Amino acid sequence: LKTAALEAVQQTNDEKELQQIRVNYLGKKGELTGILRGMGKLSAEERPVIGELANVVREEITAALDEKKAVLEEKALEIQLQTEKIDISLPGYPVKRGGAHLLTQIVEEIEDLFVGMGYEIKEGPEVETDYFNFEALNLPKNHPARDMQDTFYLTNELLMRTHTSPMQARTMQKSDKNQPVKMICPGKVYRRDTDDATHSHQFTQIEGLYVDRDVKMSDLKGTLDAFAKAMFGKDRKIRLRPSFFPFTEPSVEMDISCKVCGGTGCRVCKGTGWIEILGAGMVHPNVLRMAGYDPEEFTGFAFGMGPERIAMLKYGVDDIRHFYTNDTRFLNQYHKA
Ligand code: FA5
Repeated sequence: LKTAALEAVQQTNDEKELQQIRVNYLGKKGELTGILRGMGKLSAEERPVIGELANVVREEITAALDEKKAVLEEKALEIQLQTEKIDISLPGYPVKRGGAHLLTQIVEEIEDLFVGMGYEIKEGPEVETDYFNFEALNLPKNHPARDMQDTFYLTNELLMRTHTSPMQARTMQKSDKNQPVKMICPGKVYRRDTDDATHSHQFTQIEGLYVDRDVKMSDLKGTLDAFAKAMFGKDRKIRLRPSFFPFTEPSVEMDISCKVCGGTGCRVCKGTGWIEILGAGMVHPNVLRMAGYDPEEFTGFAFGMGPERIAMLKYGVDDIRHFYTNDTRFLNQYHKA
């Protein structure tokens, strides 16, 4: 029995088979166990002799089984290590780095500029009330100038803001009247405009507001001039045109020069050679009054600019729709390393 068992152990190369051999000889119904069970039938002299022999045999078989098991396990591990080896000297997969959208870059650049001039950055709601979008800005119901900004209404009183100017009224209303207000507010605005190369139904604006005792039109002009020079350099021409907004008096619009082009590829700068980038003016006395300021004591200026148009001029982008269509061939050109 011992020889047969040891031979079986030696011949197998399979862990499962080895386990089966263990069961066959040493298990509950195994051959050696059977012999030990039958010992009751033996004479008193035979019992210790056979018993001891059986124990020795069991130990030998167990030792052989354990030894073989260890050998087989080691072999299996070796095979696993061989087949699952990772070559750490291989080059890795390149990870593609993302980057800020051109529009985000421009907005951040403008923010930095104004923060440098002492402005605070604020954010306001895109879903706005009729009151803050229009009425608090001197645009009562049925005022014809409401048509200047065709509006997406949600309910009678709620709308998608058509400009960031409601943040003028919100900021002034909340402000400590003994402190000057100096804020800019970037954000999305919505209008029922027909999309073309320079117009989008959803675009970005950055509002600016400065209220204090004795703020003058020349302060506005100086601020806009400093902004335009920093943004576009000395080669571009800047012009201020008289304009109209119900919430500023007097009002101006600022244009930046662009190279006039021709032909079918030309969309942005055909015609005049100027692109309007912002509206501005001195805060209207009615707007100051509605926000709790005495217009006899306080004055202020405000502006609202379109960063898409600014980016188009700065980087020669010929269609505003490039900003929204997520074509990576466009976007990747502006990723900074
Ligand atoms: C306004 O929205 C005023 N709230 C600006 C203002 C603020 C005036 C404070 C006075 C004081 P306007 O509708 O002109 O004005 O828009 C301002 C700027 O937003 C424009 O100069 C232009 O750069 C940009 N803009 C206007 N409409 C669009 C459009 N459909 N698509 C992209 N940019 C636009």
